[in-house]
Amino acid sequence: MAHTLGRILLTGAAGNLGRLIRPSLQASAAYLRLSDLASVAAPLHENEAFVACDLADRAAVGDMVAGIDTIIHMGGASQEQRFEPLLQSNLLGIYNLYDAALAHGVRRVVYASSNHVTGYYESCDTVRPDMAMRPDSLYAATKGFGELVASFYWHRHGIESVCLRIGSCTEHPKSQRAFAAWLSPHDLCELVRCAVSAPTVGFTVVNGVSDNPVKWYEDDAARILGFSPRDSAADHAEEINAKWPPLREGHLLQRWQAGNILRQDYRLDGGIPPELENPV
Ligand code: NAI
Ligand code: 15L
Repeated sequence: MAHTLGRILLTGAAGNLGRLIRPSLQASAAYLRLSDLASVAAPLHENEAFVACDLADRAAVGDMVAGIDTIIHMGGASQEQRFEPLLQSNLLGIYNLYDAALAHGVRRVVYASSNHVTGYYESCDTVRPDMAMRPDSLYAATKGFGELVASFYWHRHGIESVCLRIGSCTEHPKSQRAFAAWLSPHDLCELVRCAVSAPTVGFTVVNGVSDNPVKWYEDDAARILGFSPRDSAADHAEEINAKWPPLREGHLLQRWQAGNILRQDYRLDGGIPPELENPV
């Protein structure tokens, strides 16, 4: 296969999504630098290298970014939790990354933002990327900060960004919420490929979901990048309904798009607030 994607840095390479997209990036990048706090699976292909790096370590992030054309930023805290780790990995981390991108002439950042940035829209709403953020967690608020930093570095310094508000990306759909929010692994790889290779993107925010039956998100911007989802949670309906029966109408977890993240309370360090213990 032709190496069409240039020199790529993938942060969060040891995480769930990093592991999912590594093979397709490896196949199409001239050079793929993998980075994480944790090690990635061996062996490394000849166009791959691994750099251990804490995103909160400014000097180390500078070294990690040198010589790269495009950063795919999947690293950081990916769950609701107390503020301190979010501060280090997502707030300090995103600043360090963009500051290093500027210093080293990086052309574009593809940033893994999250559907949770708009989790406090209701299940009857259709969310466009240009609508006001309504984060459903401290975690989501830090993801939204990342989008703001991306916007600033585009308008002030001309570093392009595509902020992917990734839906719920798992190998198989994992709840009723997947009927709206699922992004299949295949479609994630395709979305990332489009975000890296679209000719000009400026600062763009897109919703990233598969072609699901419930339309919470308007995905025109993703389609402008050339993204056309292949999969749908509808093809898994039988399995979903058998394992996760629908919630009763009006239940808090049914009302908001946020879903189960509302059961994780940062004040309880991931504990479940009593009023949400029995969701069905
Ligand atoms: P994950 O938690 O499996 O992977 C995140 C990786 O980041 C981990 O390997 C971790 O070691 C690394 N990391 C954490 N703090 C770090 C630090 N300070 N320095 C360097 N590396 C650090 O998360 P997952 O599921 O792979 O998600 C990847 C990204 O996509 C995250 O930014 C998450 O917010 C975002 N996302 C994921 C969704 C999903 O469905 N999995 C949905 C929406 C957004
Ligand atoms: C996210 O933003 C999280 O990183 C991931 O762990 C899932 O909770 C996902 O959203 C989701 O909405 O399922």
